[in-house]
Amino acid sequence: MSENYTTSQTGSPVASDAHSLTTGPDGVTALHDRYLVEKLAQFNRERIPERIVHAKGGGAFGTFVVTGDVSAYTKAAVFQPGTETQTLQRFSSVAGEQGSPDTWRDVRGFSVKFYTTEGNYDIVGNNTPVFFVRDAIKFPDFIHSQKRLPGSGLRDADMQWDFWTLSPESAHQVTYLMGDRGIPRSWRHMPGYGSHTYQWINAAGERFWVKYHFAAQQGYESIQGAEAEAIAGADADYYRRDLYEAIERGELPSWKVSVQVMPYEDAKDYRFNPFDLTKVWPHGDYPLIEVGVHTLDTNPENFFAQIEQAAFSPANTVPGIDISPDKMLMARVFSYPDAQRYRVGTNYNEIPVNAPIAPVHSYTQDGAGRHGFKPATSPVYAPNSKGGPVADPARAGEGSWESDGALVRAAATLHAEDSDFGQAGALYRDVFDLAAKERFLETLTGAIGGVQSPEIRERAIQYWTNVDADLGQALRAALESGVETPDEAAEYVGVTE
Ligand code: HDE
Repeated sequence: MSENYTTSQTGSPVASDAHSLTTGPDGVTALHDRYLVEKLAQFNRERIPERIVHAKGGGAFGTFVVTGDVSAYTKAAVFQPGTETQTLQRFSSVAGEQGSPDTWRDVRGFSVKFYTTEGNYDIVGNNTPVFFVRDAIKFPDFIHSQKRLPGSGLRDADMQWDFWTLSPESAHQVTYLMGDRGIPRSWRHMPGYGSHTYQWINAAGERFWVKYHFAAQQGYESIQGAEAEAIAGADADYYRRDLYEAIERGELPSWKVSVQVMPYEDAKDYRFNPFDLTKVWPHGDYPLIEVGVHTLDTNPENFFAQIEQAAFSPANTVPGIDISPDKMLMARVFSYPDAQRYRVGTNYNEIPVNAPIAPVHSYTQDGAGRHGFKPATSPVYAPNSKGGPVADPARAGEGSWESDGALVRAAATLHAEDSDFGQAGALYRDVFDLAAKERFLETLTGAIGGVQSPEIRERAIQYWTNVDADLGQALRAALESGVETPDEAAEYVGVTE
């Protein structure tokens, strides 16, 4: 028998991939054509729910090599000098759905899974060092405002600016979003950040606060609005294609990985609250320290199995690395595994792309799609007297910090220089050059020009005035002139002469 027969999913050869079983050539279809039924039923189940955010993306496998020496700050095996670790990286846009164009203005996701000898370690960050809100309880509302109106199913500038202007802590991130960072040339030409503050623990048990930085060795490039729109229409998968083709050509993209390290005690009175995700730590305060180089070298063989089913989570930490009292991060530690259980299934960690290379000795069992199991004689509970795995008490003190005690619902403590608009203003004034400032104003004018409500428009002008008074004035003038972009203005030159 040929080994190349089509079979059913239970391995039995089938008669035809072209003709269903019918009562005569022109008759009714028989329900007991079990191959037809299997084929249609399986097809109906090909899609899993798309990610509620970061639905559109792409990725590749890579290698992370430690080139620096940060062993004084962390004992994590993945960051010890000379260590090489296999990785998976996924890039994404935040607000659009699966089929949405890559070049719409948005923040970009930057997720890296390190398959370390001590278990999987995930850094699930963005191409910006800050975020729109600082308390997780606002996140679903924020995302609703950026997605679609319930009635028309359309995206809506009024919702976006209503939320942002009523949430002044968003100003720093919106400055990044409306600037050049909002439309990178490709995923290869953008940086990545862990964004939150994380905790590192060294071999002596000393604790440090760290922030991760991934600097693209390809350099940084962006696309301007009109070109991005043209690309969005012509090739919705522009970034996904660029990454795939670059790797196929052997042009392997890489990122230099560094950390900022803050001594544990500094957190108490640092001039910015170091656990506030809307703030950066100026490099003058905490300089970048080299860790290693991350290179993407291998395309997925199967997009669905390896990228769509990839399950990243800030909860995936390893000895020597933990989280911090950032309210956003603590909630993300719950939210991501919860999302994977719903989206991919209870046993998502057994899927090859998510499975650790480190052995798993867990007392969890069963559940839909369970694949792995232990010998029948293994104990299924702890504690047991049968020689089953035991927890490591040495890890009990790891990932700790002092907390206030009483349960409250309150904003985090402000530090000496904390303000919602201060760092946004510094980014606009000190980092954007003149041309970037002009592009920024043009983008803001276009975006706020789409707001219908005069009240929200006025609030948006005030919001940018708080970031920078001159910017606010220029924005008001641009909006009041009624001309949204220089390009549109050009079309009218000569019309009334
Ligand atoms: Fe996410 N986010 N997020 N996010 N996020 C998801 O996880 C969430 C936040 C980020 O390539 C979801 O598996 C909450 C910050 C990336 O597969 C979901 C909060 C940062 C990705 C989720 C945040 C991110 C996600 C959707 C507020 C950057 C794509 C499905 C506390 C530092 C991961 C899933 C990938 C994905 C929740 C805020 C980055 C729903 C509740 C801050 C790169 O669980």
